[in-house]
Amino acid sequence: MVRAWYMDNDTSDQRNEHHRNPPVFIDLNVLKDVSGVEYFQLNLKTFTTDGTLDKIKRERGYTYEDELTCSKECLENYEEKLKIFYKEHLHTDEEIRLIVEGSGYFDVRDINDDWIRIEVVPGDLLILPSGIYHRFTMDNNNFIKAKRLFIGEPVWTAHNRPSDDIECRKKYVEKLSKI
Ligand code: KMT
Ligand code: NI
Repeated sequence: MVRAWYMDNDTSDQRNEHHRNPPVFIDLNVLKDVSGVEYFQLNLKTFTTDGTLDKIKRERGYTYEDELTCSKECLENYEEKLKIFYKEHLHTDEEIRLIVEGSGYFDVRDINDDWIRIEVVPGDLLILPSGIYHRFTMDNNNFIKAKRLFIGEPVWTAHNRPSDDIECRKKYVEKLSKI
């Protein structure tokens, strides 16, 4: 089950949990309101056969799917990629990840520009909206395998912050301010 919390301002090892003192957890419904991030919990044993993933794909128009394994052994230019993943950025499309093995953290900026750390484990399907500033890091287990979904031909381009003038960013900010 995914957990989410507000981060401290400590710049030490990004793979640690980085809780505030005392910890401040965020309810997943609140997470949606303050960031637009959506979450689905899938049953890992049955999602390929019970139609739950197919239903989400159909309803949201996800036509592309692949799998990415992040570990020292499986990912080419591992250290370099991890640095890119952890640089604050946005995309012009949703970032959709279904975790199938391992774990890690997606950090997203909330409506007040505070970092929220989202812990993902197998069965978690996370959807970051287009235009949200975010980053990803491995945790101390150093292993994660995730399905990547996309509407049409995938575009993985990361626009590093600041990218406030990109149309999708303006739309995101406008939409979030209305919630
Ligand atoms: C991304 O875009 O940050 C990633 O795909 C990270 C690995 S998937 C858990
Ligand atoms: Ni990203």
